[in-house]
Amino acid sequence: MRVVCLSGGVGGAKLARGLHDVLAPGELTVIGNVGDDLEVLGLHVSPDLDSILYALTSLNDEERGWGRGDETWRTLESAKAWGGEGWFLLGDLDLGLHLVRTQALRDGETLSAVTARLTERAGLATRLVPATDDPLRTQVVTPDGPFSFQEWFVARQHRDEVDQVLYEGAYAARPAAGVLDAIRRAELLVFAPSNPYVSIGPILAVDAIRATIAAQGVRCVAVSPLIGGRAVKGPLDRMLTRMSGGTTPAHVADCYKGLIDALVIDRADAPGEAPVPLVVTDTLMVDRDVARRLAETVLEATR
Ligand code: FO1
Repeated sequence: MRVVCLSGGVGGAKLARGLHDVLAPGELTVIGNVGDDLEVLGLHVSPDLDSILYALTSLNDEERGWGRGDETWRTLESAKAWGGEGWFLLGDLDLGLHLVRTQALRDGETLSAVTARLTERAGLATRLVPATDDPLRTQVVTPDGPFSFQEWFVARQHRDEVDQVLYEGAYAARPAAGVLDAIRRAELLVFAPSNPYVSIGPILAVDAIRATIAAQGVRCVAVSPLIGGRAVKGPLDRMLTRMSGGTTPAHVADCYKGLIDALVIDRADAPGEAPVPLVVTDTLMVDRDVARRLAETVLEATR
């Protein structure tokens, strides 16, 4: 079955790996969020694409959820000692990827082209495509003013409440090569258990992507990132409460109004009510087997 999965980092990357494990080689395309991309120490960093790439290649750090396993931090320590910025943690192994990508971008390659090259080099049959090659950056508007995504998320440890999320550049952003084609050819669309505002939202903020999904006749299934109304990690529960009035399955489903046909929720959120049918299962992906089982449930939710 040809599947397209829209994904942010951490939680989304785990489901992407589950789908990659249970589908036949070449059946999965993952469309990754680029709204939280940034430049650190002169290097272009695409945290969500990298979380997905590392998860698919088993190079990821399972505990942290981002970056490489067996990481060391000597280069960053050295940069800091020389007065360089050290607020965004880039490990020695991770830096290798940022160097290669940044050089390619400076040489005029697109983000999607260099991402395709990296996945090919890793021997992956699954395709990983950034939503857009154009600059699209997430901004959060807080009572203390607007912040870029990573300034709020990492530097300020997402302690500020969020009143609004903006997708800077989205109006002019075009889908990266292959994105619309993959959606049109898909037999199932999946929204990974990522933050609807800051992970899936920036992908859907590209007009042509949202319109193509809305017009696509196949099933579209979202997996809720909440368990018992709480975020597994991160600020989503606070964001939903403040911006949408609650953290029930209905509030999650509402983020994807007009797009999804079913919502997969955790047993801790059942029984729930929502404007779309709910599929109840275990959604906390504590290991690769649970991620595989969740992926199978998502695939079965379409039958
Ligand atoms: N998250 C943090 O909380 N602190 C960090 O210093 C940090 C560094 C980092 C470096 C590379 C990378 O790929 C991800 C990194 N993340 C870090 C995670 C990232 O900020 C977020 O998890 C995603 O952007 C949200 O999906």
